[in-house]
Amino acid sequence: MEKTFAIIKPDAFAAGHAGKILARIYSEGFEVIGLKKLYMSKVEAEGFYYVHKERPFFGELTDFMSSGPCVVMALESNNAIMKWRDLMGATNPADAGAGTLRREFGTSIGENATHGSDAPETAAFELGYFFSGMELL
Ligand code: 3AN
Repeated sequence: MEKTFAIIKPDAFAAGHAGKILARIYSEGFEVIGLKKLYMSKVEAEGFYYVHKERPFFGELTDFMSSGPCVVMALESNNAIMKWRDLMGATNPADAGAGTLRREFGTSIGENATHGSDAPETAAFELGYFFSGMELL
């Protein structure tokens, strides 16, 4: 079994899609081992996305992620990292395949409804950024 880290981003949460996304997570066979709603500050968003700090969209990205509440989750399944990224679809909702979450709920490359870790080291950092060990028992 593998763990990954996922976010229902502020756009999807504000639009009332959190329940539908969570239902999809369960129906695809993930176990939700951690879940909480939070409202990231700009500084917290910058710390989370520090690997992107040199990218031209860093300001826009961290403004958006601190623009409203989101839901952070720890998901577990076989091959969870790849499986969750497949379920999300491509970064740009316009390129995401039919039936993916970003295709269904995303509206632009920046406001793309969900986040998922892209590798085991990233998942370890991101899970630890939002959850303590005791919260994932
Ligand atoms: P992914 O989330 O699919 O791994 P990355 O790592 O390329 O995508 O980008 C991190 C986040 O930055 C994405 N989730 C997306 O919301 C945002 N992003 C990527 N490219 C752009 C862009 N050109 N303009 C605005 N935001 C972007």
